[in-house]
Amino acid sequence: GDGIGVDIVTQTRIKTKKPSLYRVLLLNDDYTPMEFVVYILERYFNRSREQATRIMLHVHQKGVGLCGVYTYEVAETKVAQVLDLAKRHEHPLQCVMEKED
Ligand code: NFA
Repeated sequence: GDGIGVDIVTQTRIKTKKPSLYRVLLLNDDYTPMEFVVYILERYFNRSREQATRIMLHVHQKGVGLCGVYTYEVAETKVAQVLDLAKRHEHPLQCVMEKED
């Protein structure tokens, strides 16, 4: 205060808010080579060759599969990177993000 001494400020509650998370999904198609999908999963989703192969086969068999879960901007960047590389290689591979509940 105005006198001599110290001011003590206590913060009893720190506002923290967990960011929303988004699933990044790959969709099956008839044309994209399996090896290209495995490469995508290794390069952009930090998957081992074994994990990447399992996810690729899951997408191939079920139509859709989970690549990873990220905050909004990270998910958005990964989707854009996948779509860009697929387009440059003229593969129809589709990648989407969806909000987790
Ligand atoms: N279905 C594709 C094929 O038979 C492989 C594929 C898997 C494509 C996963 C897209 C996603 N060549």
